[in-house]
Amino acid sequence: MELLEQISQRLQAGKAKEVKSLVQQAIDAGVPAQDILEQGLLSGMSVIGEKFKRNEVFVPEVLVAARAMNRGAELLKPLLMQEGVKATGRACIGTVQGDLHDIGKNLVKMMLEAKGLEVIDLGTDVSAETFVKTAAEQNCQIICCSALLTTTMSVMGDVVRAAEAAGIRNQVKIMVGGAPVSQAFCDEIGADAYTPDAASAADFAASVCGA
Ligand code: B1M
Repeated sequence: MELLEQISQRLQAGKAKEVKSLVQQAIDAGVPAQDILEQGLLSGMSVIGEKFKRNEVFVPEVLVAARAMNRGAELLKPLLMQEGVKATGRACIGTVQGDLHDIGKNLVKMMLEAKGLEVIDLGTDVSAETFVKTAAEQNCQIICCSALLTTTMSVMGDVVRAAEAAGIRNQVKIMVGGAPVSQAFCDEIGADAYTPDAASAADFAASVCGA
């Protein structure tokens, strides 16, 4: 079986140690880090996501797959960073209040760092006030909000309003993303950018910080 397919399969089985070892084998074989990420790790995670939706797997299986995903992604981080272009700037990132999904947020963080940005990771379940307070106190050029639940994405609108109320809206860009988020939603809440994946999120953040 091809290495990337094996990574995807073992991730679906939640075998973190095997995933880590296969990712290392793929790196040693010269497979580009981006391909290992997309065709191995993310491909496996997307199969798990579909099965979760159909109630074919449940929270424990999803959690072990997520752990395997993180173990593999850790190995890729330095490689993605080597391939990145140096830029200067500071961002804060978090998953919005009420939402504990952090795999996508962690990937976005990794890609931002790969572009040379300093990233303050606020974790999950982050309130609008915390995003804005951090951006103001730490002089962030961009606030990055991730949401995976339709019930939590409205917090992104709260972030925009909190930034306006704090008087920092013209100093900071607000980028939103995550599976239920769209360009239409971004426009509706008055955020600056919607990006569909970690790579385009990093491109946008780097362009803001380089400007
Ligand atoms: Co949950 N969950 N989950 N879950 N989970 C979803 C999101 C769901 C779609 C599954 C389903 O189909 N039913 C569904 C949401 C339905 C909805 O709102 N419409 C769902 C649900 C319902 C729930 C619970 C309510 C389940 C329950 O308890 N009954 C519960 C909620 C807990 C909470 O947050 N309060 C829950 C719990 C969990 C786990 C804890 C088991 C686990 C999270 C583990 C973790 O994150 N540490 C989990 C997982 C893993 C998923 C699925 C299967 C996978 C999500 C994921 O990590 N994908 C997900 C199903 C799915 O998405 N198909 C599902 C891989 C990740 C790389 O993709 O995060 O989309 P994603 O990130 C992408 C892009 O979206 C983008 O970049 C990334 C890739 O390049 N991106 C950004 C993300 N953030 C960005 C920010 C940006 C830009 C781009 O700029 C700032």
